[in-house]
Amino acid sequence: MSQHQPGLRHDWTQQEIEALFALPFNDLLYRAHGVHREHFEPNTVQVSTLLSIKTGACPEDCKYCPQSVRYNTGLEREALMEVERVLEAARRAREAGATRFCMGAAWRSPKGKELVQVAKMIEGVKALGLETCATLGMLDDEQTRTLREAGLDYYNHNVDSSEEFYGEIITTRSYQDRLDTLERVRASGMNVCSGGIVGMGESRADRASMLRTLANLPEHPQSVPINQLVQVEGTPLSGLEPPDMLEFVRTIAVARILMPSSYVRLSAGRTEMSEQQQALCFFAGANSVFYGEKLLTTGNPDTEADRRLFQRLGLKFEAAASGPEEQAHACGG
Ligand code: SAM
Ligand code: DTB
Ligand code: SF4
Repeated sequence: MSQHQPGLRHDWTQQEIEALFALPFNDLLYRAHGVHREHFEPNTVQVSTLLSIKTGACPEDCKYCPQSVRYNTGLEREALMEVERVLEAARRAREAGATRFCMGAAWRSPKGKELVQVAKMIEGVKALGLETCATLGMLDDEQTRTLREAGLDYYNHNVDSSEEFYGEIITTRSYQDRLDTLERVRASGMNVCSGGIVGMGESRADRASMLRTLANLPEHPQSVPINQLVQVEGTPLSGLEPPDMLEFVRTIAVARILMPSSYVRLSAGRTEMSEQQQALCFFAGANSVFYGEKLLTTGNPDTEADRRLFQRLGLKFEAAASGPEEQAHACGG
């Protein structure tokens, strides 16, 4: 992974980014699509499959999250999964055509014994020829090293919102805590996956500010998930007015312009989106999705529906970066 990214900007101002958001829709999409074509094959989408390896009872108070212990969402709390069960799910994901397997845990940060078990999962998933990703909460230096040594390719840790709006959504940790973990992951040489959520009642200025934080990091995150809030009954954010669908597409387009060589992932919320909206997101520069019937605890379009959509749009699944040959057959569009 490159330690510097020539030609990419890290000095975007709030005003410049808000001006992009304010462009006429056609101008914004034309520009974003142009940037996309310069940096990527425009008809190829990377697909990752998620698995919740430890569900519920999280001590954090993220107002959007069904897994926080503070909200009654009817979710059964579960212990950390057995390694073999995780590997079974990873094999199924590979057979369905995924090239990356992302393991998520409802933790503030991992504890010693837990991390040893997660390291075994990472080694096993990697041995299947899949890229590995994990999202386990905050990490210290030693934990970061353990994950890297286990062969972890990506660490997901979202900034979630703007620094200004963050305190409205989460009080049990600070924005700086998030940035500190991101810096540790980057410095370790692992790929960074970091993005946020649209539809939490934030303003356009907040969306611009969130993308400014991501684009002005020392390196652009290699992967930038843009989630639409999945509203879960029992969480404080359930019942909000869903975001304007064109505003969501604009957020994808601006992310693409600011971070030209990053994968921009059209992440949570696809179940609530029309296929037309998703098509617009792909045109605006999204080139990655979560693939498989479930995100962590909520639903995602089923794989058949995604295959049909990709076929209608002429989109291909990105092949694995490396790995056993048997993987290639599964990656049809
Ligand atoms: N506990 C770890 C953490 O917070 O970093 C990892 C798992 S956490 C579920 C990963 C990310 O999922 C969050 O940062 C948030 O961006 C996203 N997420 C959680 N609940 C969501 C929801 N209801 N809608 C959209 N995204 C959500
Ligand atoms: C990300 O940005 N979105 C994913 C993944 N990274 C870990 C999680 C979405 C979770 C949606 C709510 C749920 O299914 O629990
Ligand atoms: Fe816990 Fe992560 Fe959910 Fe926040 S987003 S409550 S840290 S699982």
